[in-house]
Amino acid sequence: MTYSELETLYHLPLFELLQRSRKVHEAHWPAGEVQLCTLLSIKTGGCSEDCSYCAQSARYNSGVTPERLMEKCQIMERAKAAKQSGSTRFCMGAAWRGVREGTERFEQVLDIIQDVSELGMEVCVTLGELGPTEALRLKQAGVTAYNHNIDTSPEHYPNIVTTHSFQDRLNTIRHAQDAGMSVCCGGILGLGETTQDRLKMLEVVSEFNPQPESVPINSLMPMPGTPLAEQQKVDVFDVIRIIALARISIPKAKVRLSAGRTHFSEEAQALCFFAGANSIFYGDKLLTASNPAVEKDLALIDKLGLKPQEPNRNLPAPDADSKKALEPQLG
Ligand code: SAM
Ligand code: DTB
Ligand code: SF4
Repeated sequence: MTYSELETLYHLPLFELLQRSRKVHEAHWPAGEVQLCTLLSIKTGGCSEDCSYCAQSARYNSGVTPERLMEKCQIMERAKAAKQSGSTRFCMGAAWRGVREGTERFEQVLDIIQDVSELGMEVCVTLGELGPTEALRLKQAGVTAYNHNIDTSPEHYPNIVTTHSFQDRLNTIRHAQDAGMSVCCGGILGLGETTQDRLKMLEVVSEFNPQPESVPINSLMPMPGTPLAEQQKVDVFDVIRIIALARISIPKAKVRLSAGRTHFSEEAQALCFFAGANSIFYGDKLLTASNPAVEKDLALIDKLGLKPQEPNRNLPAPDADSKKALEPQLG
């Protein structure tokens, strides 16, 4: 969707915007379901990158102790527990710049993915930068979706991260899509960006071809010791508007109300679901930051008359329109 279309929608009176996003939501997601995704940090901290929001960067004194890659048996225990508790998606995150074919740690991760994928949940990983070979190997190991966020607009990105570029992020997304993985791609609100930056971020994500299978909308969790530790909290009505726009511009995607829910009231979260969110991270911890308790989330879903979503193991990457196929280049 073009920037100007997004901008027009964004400035509608809130209820008019919500009416529009609701219509799109009901046409594509009539069942009133919320997908529950469990997140596990399989390799925490000590990351070489300087993403200024992230507690896992080795450059900041955030109090996160760097750990080694978790043992497969521990990860399997957590994955089985996630399935038992109703999660249909298991997302494994690693604090790495990326992974490389031929390294021991990549082989270890592939082995872990293979075993997790046999449990029958959707398997999502977020391991940083990928080349074409790494992407193919991940797909073969059983990854259904690769999470790689663009996080903000191309213009604001260099103010937030200097150790890799926005174009590097787009290249990885292209490699994941070319290997046949679905892509999970969104961003963070609250990085000191303008409304324009938020709309540009959505313009880029909605113009991916194919469009992403899911779009996480994170609100900054200000992490002590990071350059953004004192950043002002994002206004929940801005979050609601961006969710509505994501729903309208990427109708078939699961829109994930991601980091930041601990700062939102139940009423605010209800409006996010009404606007088009239909997925959450489920479990009292994200990667290093906190998340609402499982019982609270289940109670909220129940109070709203929503229901947990059934698993879908066949997540094919949506068909790319080959004529319109976009080169992942910045304009
Ligand atoms: N290293 C990999 C990468 O950068 O893609 C994977 C892990 S990284 C922590 C995954 C995503 O978490 C980031 O792209 C960002 O959107 C989100 N994230 C990280 N720290 C956050 C924070 N403090 N608040 C909100 N979202 C955050
Ligand atoms: C995403 O967009 N949000 C998740 C997941 N993808 C990997 C991560 C949120 C991290 C929040 C900060 C933390 O836990 O350190
Ligand atoms: Fe590393 Fe990812 Fe955190 Fe950036 S966001 S510092 S790449 S773990």
